[in-house]
Amino acid sequence: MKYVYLLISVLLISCSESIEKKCFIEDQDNIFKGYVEKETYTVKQILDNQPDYLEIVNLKRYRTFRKDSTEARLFRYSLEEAEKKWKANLEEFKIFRSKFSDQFEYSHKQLLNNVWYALGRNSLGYWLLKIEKGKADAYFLGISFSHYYINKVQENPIVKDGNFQVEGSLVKIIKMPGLPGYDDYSAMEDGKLFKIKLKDLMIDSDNDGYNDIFENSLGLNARSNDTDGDGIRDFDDMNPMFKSEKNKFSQLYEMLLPDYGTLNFKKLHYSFAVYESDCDYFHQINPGLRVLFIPEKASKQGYYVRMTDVIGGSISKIKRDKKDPDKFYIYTSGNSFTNDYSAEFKNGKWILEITGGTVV
Ligand SMILES: [Ca+2]
Ligand SMILES: [Ca+2]
Ligand SMILES: [Ca+2]
Repeated sequence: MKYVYLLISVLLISCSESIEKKCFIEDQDNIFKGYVEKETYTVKQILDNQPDYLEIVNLKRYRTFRKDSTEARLFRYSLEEAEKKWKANLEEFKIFRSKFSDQFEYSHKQLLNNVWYALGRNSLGYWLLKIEKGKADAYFLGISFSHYYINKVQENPIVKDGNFQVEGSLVKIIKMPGLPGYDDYSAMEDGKLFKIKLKDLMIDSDNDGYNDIFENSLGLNARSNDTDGDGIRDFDDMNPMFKSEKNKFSQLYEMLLPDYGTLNFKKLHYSFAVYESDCDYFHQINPGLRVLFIPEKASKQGYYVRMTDVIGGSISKIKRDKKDPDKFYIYTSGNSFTNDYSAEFKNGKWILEITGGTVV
């Protein structure tokens, strides 16, 4: 009995120690991992790692990346022309916007046997969008925009003979010095047809509304409709990976999430903020917008998120004040800013104060 007790207390101590490590930091310099460049892959590496459901066909006649990407750039147009194009796009994709709101950039609309299709793109990647008899579904393609460029101009329909198919190139990201997170692309091999069988794309094994490719790519459980077992289905769960738990530090993290005002994210099933964190308190948030978490160690990350820059912002670990046990420091960053906060826990409430930061 004594031995069991000892074992339990050892387990408890080692558990709290690891939370301590995962959520708190001593050294000011290490508080932010900062921007980490994603690996660049060669054509061979991309092909070696291509998803098994994806077929890549070499085309004889094709539109090059250079031609497609330069012609599509809006700066080629006058302000007036650009506005006209933007308005035409709003009009063309009205039916998709009415179902999916502004969760995607839309392109390549197609009507086939009374079913509407379009290509969607958001911060997570590419999606095939479908509207059938008023019901709207989005299927994640799981092909990283770090490796796969889809031509803006497609000569053929994107759905044909039971396949999703688009022309494009294999690319690599060129980093702009001094502009973290800003990507430009360069083609490594043009003239590819990317092909996925619709029936593979649409597999949703646990029937929770997210296709298997999405769940496997982003780290959800494709075989359970409730990944974290909290009774809320993945599709409706604002924090589908981890059970929410109200405590002092999960509340602190909640307060630091981006503020989107009155926008109701409950119905926006395809919009996620992605954070890289191993901190249990951060995982326990009960957020107002959908969140996903990526493990901090690259070796624990899935292939898709390791390759693809899906993170829009970050919230750091917590630093304790050396003298005041109720005072802490924490830092947030987005694409174009960083904020430094001091956080004081007083009478059961956090008082946050911005103490510094930068705007890029
Ligand atoms: Ca599913
Ligand atoms: Ca699931
Ligand atoms: Ca759940």
